[in-house]
Amino acid sequence: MSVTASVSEYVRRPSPRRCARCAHRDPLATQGVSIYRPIIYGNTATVLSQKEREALPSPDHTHRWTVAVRSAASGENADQVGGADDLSYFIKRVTFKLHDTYPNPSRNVDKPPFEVSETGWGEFDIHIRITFVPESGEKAVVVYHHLKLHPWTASGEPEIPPLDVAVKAGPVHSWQYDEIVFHDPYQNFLNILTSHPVTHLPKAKRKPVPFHLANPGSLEASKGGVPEFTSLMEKEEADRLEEARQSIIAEQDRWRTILIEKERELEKLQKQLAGTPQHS
Ligand code: SLL
Repeated sequence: MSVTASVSEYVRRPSPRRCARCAHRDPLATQGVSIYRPIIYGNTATVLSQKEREALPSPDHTHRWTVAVRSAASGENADQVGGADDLSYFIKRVTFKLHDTYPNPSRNVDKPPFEVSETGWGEFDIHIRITFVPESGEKAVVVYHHLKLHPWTASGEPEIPPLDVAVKAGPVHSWQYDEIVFHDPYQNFLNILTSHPVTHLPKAKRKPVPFHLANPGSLEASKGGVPEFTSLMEKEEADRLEEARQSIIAEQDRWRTILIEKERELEKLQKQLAGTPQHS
């Protein structure tokens, strides 16, 4: 059984929407085409042992962590989240902008693996700028990741357990699935993309799931080892997004009705006011 997807599964044609910059592109050949690549970004963290801490220049550091951008599918038997495919055929550079307490906080990574490993004591937001190969003619994209060192809680409330408790809970994983979509790519870039097949996400769950606060119900299913994304999770996430979209539409309708009512009321009161004799 092959784990690589046929190219067409990652190409959408025609694209439902036209983008503004298409006019400047090579005419026709690739118009209406959207092609995407599934990626994940996030971090893994472990508690340092006393011995490891003593060996560091900063013994106040409590954790070792790795922040990374990887392909979504995990390699066979790999001991890491994602990373089955090498993304360097379309990603030229990933810049990880760390907290200013780190020396030279802006870290450029120009070849795979696109990751930075460090030690530290605190959580913070990391800006991740993904620059594409020049053939793409695409602007860089920036995503944000909150470095997670402490175990997940379903509520999202930070709870920092004592280090000996955290050690027992095992490594912490915090990963976000995303898709890089290229609308109307240059023909040359499209050829590059389609000549690199994408490893499929497994349909069924083989490992723990990557926990995310968007899906608090998955806390138990996320425990017990290195997690892995599945196509079911991808679908569930799409369903959650659709559900959220529907509830926003419903909310908008509700507020629009309220606004209309209030405007009527205002109009009525203004009329009443205009009809009232003025007192000085
Ligand atoms: C916090 N707002 O207070 C965050 C900041 C900074 C973390 C966290 C490395 C420090 C160093 C480090 O862990 N910085 O190497 O000096 O939690």
